[in-house]
Amino acid sequence: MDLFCQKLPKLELHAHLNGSVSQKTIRKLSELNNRNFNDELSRIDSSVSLKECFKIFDIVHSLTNTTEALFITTCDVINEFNDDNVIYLELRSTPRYVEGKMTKNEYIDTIIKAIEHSKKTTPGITVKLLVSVNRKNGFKDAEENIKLAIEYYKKYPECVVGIDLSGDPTQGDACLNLLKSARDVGLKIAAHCAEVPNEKEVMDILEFKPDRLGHCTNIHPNLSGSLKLFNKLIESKIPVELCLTSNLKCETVPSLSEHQFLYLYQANHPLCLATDDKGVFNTTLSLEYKLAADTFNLTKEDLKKLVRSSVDFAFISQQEKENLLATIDNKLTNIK
Ligand code: 6MZ
Repeated sequence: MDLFCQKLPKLELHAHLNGSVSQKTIRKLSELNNRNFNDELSRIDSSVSLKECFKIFDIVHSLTNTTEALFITTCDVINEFNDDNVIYLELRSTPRYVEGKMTKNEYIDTIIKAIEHSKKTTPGITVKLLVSVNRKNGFKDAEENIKLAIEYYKKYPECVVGIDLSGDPTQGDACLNLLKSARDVGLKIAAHCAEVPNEKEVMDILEFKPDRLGHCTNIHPNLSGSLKLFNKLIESKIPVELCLTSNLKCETVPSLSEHQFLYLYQANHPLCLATDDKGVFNTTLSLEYKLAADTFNLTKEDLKKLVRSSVDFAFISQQEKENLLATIDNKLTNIK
């Protein structure tokens, strides 16, 4: 099954750029800066709990705070997904202003430049960008990022395709009015939802109807008080991006066998597997498929179906979906 999952042509729809940075890239950045990041690396290794994981992002951010480091990072992340047989990747990232080093515009420009570069170096993977809003950073920052997302969507519609609402779920709010302005111009919306219990906010998000939802950890029929939310989610048919290792390591699910994958899969709800932060959680998309297969007794045919159905949730045109599906079907004929 390991080899099968590795060979499977896959779609990654939930990957945060700075959470996806591998230890190899961190070592490369440390040499570039003539600094030793061994302490940072050991903290990343030992990361547990949702709170601890958000501290790790601050560490990674301190290493990717120039356009040069960000370019290297983005290229490396794309290469690594490509090596894992990911053929379609939606990267999401929060535009960052670093005094004296980088403006938010330069931040997005650099990622787009790296995506363009990857078209030459790794033509087998298609990469799109979602501009993230970090809910912890407040209204003004969210407003700025959404304005930028709209500006870049108009300039590079084939690359910048959506908005991601993310950040520490225990802080800030979901900024739904701002997200609406982005949706009105045609950007797709992926929103983190129910990573921690928050019935009112989850209901508001479900009523807003984003194009995709991330996690939905605290929505399943056996959780006290969440049956109403579960029914609402099922009725909405909004695809859910599920990140098994991330939820387990952040301790937002008690065990893999109790993961919401089970309830959503049994209800035939649209879902896809994703890594979330492959660097921070030391995982790959192949491993996530293997974990799902082992935990929920999925066959190779089930995994193929999962990949094929994910195509429909990608933030691309109908024509691009058809092309992607044809590529997948072609590759699937060669793997056993
Ligand atoms: C919520 C998360 C996340 O944007 O700097 N992020 N937000 N829940 C999660 N579950 C573990 N994992 C990552 O990548 C890092 C940022 O992505 C969001 C956080 O805002 C984090 O700071 P970028 O590329």
